Amino acid sequence: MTDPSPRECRQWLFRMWLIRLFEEKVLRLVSEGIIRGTTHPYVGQEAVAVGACSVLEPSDCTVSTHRGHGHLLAKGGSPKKLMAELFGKVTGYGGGRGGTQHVADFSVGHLGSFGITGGGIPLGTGAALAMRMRRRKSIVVVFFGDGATNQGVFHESLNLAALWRLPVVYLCENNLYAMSTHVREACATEDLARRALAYGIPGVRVDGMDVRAVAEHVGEAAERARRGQGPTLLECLTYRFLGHSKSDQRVYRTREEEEAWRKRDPIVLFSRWCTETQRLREEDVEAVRQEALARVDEAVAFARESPFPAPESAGEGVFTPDPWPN
Ligand SMILES: Cc1ncc(C[n+]2csc(CCOP(=O)(O)OP(=O)(O)O)c2C)c(N)n1
Repeated sequence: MTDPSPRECRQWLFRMWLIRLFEEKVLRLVSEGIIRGTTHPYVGQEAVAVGACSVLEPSDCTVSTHRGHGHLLAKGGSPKKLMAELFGKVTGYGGGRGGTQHVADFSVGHLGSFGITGGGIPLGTGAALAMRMRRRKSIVVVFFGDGATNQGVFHESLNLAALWRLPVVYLCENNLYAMSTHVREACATEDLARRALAYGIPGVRVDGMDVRAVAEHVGEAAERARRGQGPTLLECLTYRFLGHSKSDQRVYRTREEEEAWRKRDPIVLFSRWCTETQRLREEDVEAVRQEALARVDEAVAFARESPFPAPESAGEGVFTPDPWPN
């Protein structure tokens, strides 16, 4: 099992708290009508994004889902620019035009979030092919949900990536539900990692509530990809503590089930491990939380103070000025 140093513990905990507090703040702002539209919270799944990104280099890439705030923040994206985007402000990642499901930050290797279920899987596979063709040592981690594994592009992508031994890690976040549909009702096998068998690549089930387990398995898969041995499918078992999106009343699952998963809160589990093994003291853990809270407050202040785009600029950015550079 990965054995993070006290410095790494602090970093991992900080990133998990940053995501948790960011998402909770976003939900409050949505219910106050300050952020418009919907949002798909990542609360409960923080250990997956943070564990995975902890083993990546800045030049490695990530591809996200519709639930992508956590992936972007874990890869080192800016909470300020993300919050400003959600507010629809010009200082946001997409100049306030893309919103929650369309954030990308090429400077940290985050290629984008996608509102189309499974839409990022072929794009991440293409990015891995590009890395191979350019002889880069970098790899791609593609995040997607259990529901996305029933899309045709999942199977096409895994087939080609396995055939061409592309440097990619397919990371399924199995949170048991695709909207209100339980994985049992939609997937012919509940053990999604076994789908790797069809493509002759490793498929591993991982405890997605344990940030160290995620870091260990993504680390191994990443090394395999860097060595030119091709893709791995990882199925991280996790749970979204909240609804699918802000309007979901969660009538399709019981409060007992939710309670049982909340007992395995990834932040609580990891904080406990850090203090029990004396990597961190209780007061360090609290200081990290306060630091994350300050970053979220700073992001909200930045977003509030930023201007909206000028109405006359609405047509800008619809087409790229030069579609064929070079
Ligand atoms: C192609 C397509 N079909 C349906 C939808 C509607 N939709 C949005 S999210 C979602 C469920 C996705 O579930 P999963 O992949 O398990 O991800 P999770 O929400 O659990 O993170 C669906 C069906 C969509 N966005 N795109």
